[in-house]
Formats: sequence, structure tokens, C-alpha cells
Amino acid sequence: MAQRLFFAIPVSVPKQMALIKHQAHLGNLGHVVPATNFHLTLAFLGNVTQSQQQALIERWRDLTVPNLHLTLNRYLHFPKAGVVCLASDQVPIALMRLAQSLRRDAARHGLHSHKAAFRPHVTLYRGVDSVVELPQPEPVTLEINEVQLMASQREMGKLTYSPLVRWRSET
Ligand code: 3AM
Repeated sequence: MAQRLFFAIPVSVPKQMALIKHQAHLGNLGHVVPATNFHLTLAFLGNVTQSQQQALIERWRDLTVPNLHLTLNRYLHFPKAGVVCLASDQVPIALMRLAQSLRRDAARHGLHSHKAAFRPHVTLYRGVDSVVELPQPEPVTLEINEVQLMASQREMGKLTYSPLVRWRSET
């Protein structure tokens, strides 16, 4: 059976708390993403079969995770996706390279092919139809030291994410 997979960076509990404060500050813009679902997507892979998944994990067995900080410093509304996120406008080169490598590998192996450039963000709301004006946010700095291969499932309308594999940075 195929699973919907993506590579993501997890958000620590203290940073989840900081992001909840942003949701409280912004109010009722759309469906509030629960804190346990906060993540920063590096590469969306789409539906992946068991054999594709095994091959993918084997190819990325030695994935090197950079150890760095990323400051999320602006709200973004992606109208097509109907989401509001806290995003970063300065992407560390090591993070950009990692996202690009994962995305290139996915496209090369018949998985999802991203058209838009990597723009690091954490989604705070889904189902946002229209946004008038978003204020300047209080920045949130994430510690990046882990990458997860996540499975996304929708059960009775509820979206849940489960980590299948975790890679941690060495330092
Ligand atoms: O919440 P974010 O944006 O970090 O947007 C989806 C979500 O990331 C993205 O994959 C993550 C887990 O679902 N995603 C879903 N469908 C997508 C698509 N067709 C997609 N990204 C690009 N293209």
C-alpha cells in the first residue's frame, strides 16, 4: 500500500509553544494547525509504494543533517494552498542544499516534482480563504538538528503525521 510521505524538520515543544502564541495573536484566520502537527517541510514526495519507500530509505541511509538555527521572521499567505505560515526570508545555504537534494532525488525517482523554490515555513493555518493584512511577527528561531521521513494520514477528517525514520546531526 502506498503512503503519502514527506521529509520534514520537527519543531521542539518550546518552539511549538511560541508558535501557539502566534496563532493566539492572529486569531481565527482558518483551521488552526495543532501544535503536534507543526513541522518544516523540506520535500513533499507524494504517494510512495512500499518498494519505493525501501529504496528511498536505503538511498538516504547516510543523510547528513546540518546543525544550525533558522529564524522565522515573516507571515506568508499562500492563497493557492489556502495556508498561512510563519516563514523565513533568509535560508541558510546548508538547508537549501539539503532541500534541493531531497527534491531532486524525489523527482529523479518518479516521486513528486516541486515546481516552486524551497521556502522554509511552518504552517499555522489551513483553509484560509482571504487574508487582509498580516502584521510583522515576533521572530521564532528554530534549532535544526533532525530530519524525519513522515507519513501523512487523514482519518475521519483529521490529519496526522507519523515519523518513519529520523536522522540527527552529529554535533
Ligand atoms: O504544511 P507544509 O506546507 O509544510 O503543504 C504540504 C505540507 O507542508 C506539502 O507537504 C506537507 C505535508 O503534507 N504538500 C502537500 N501536497 C503538496 C503538493 N502537491 C505539498 N507540497 C507540494 N506539492
